[in-house]
Amino acid sequence: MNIQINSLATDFNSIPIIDISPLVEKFDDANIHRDAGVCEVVTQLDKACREAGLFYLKGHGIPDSVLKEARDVIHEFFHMPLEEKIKIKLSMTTGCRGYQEVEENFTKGLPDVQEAIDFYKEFAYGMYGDMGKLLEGPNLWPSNPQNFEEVLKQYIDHCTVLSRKIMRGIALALGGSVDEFEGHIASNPFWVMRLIGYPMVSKQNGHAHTQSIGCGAHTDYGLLTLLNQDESISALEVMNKSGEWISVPPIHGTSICIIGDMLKILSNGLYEAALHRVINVSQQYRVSAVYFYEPNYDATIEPLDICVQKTGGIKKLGPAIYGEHLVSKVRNTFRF
Ligand SMILES: O=C(O)CCC(=O)C(=O)O
Repeated sequence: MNIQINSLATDFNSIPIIDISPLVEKFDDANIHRDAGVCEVVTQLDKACREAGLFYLKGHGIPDSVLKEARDVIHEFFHMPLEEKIKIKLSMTTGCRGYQEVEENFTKGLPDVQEAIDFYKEFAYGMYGDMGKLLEGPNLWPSNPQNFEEVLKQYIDHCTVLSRKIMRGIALALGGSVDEFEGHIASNPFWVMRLIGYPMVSKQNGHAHTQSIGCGAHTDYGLLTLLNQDESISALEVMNKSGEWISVPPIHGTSICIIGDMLKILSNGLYEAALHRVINVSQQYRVSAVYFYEPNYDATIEPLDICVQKTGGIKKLGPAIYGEHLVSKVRNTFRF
């Protein structure tokens, strides 16, 4: 089969919407691979991962109230005075966990017009040796708003469960067993949660200043990302094969799923990590909760045999150690 390693397989101009409810309901069924509803989802996942690398999920099972409550507490936090927010300020000594002010985060050397809080799955000191040192430490939860920690921890749990179900569908889509990503790949999946606030951009001569990039063009580092974005603001964009930026507006009741670098390697390039960015030219403050579902921290990621066979018998990507990949990206994100 002829595959393109560095670009998406087709020149899409609209984003797929996949109703994954059959997969969500049957993810644990021993006969999942024979279920007609699941097979239809798997076909759609395969197409979306090859052609767009980013798609909407319907029927994902996370209640609207949970998605909204998460966005509400994030809005509340970012609207507090700076003195309150910097009580959980991120630094080298906090395991790169905590709050960053606007333009303290860099993408490809340029400051992003966003403020954010980073959380990582906690792990024991020394557990991953030198590879884990930069990210060691407890998460910094703000005490204000009071329900912040509880709401976000509940949201993270929902995302972890849902991501595992989606990965089971993707395993089938690649022609593997439903458990393909368990074991040494993601039996103990790492996760990252980034909560972002995008200020309103300034207007010049009555027009928004379009150079205000909220989040510069990038691909995500891990397996897949689940994005919960404000419902009334269109700011996210994804690039298609022709190099055009396609808008990814919010659609009520859906979440967005984005394929990351590690899944690209595992699929030997059959699936592309979507290049995306955020430009908030609205006159509203925008928030997003970005959950990254990752391999085991110390997993060595290389193309699956089934994918190598489908793509001409040669490993075209990897290997990469996930934790090293993550740390190299985090190092380039901040100017400590
Ligand atoms: O805020 C968003 O919509 C996307 C943010 C994002 O792409 C990221 O943090 O990796």
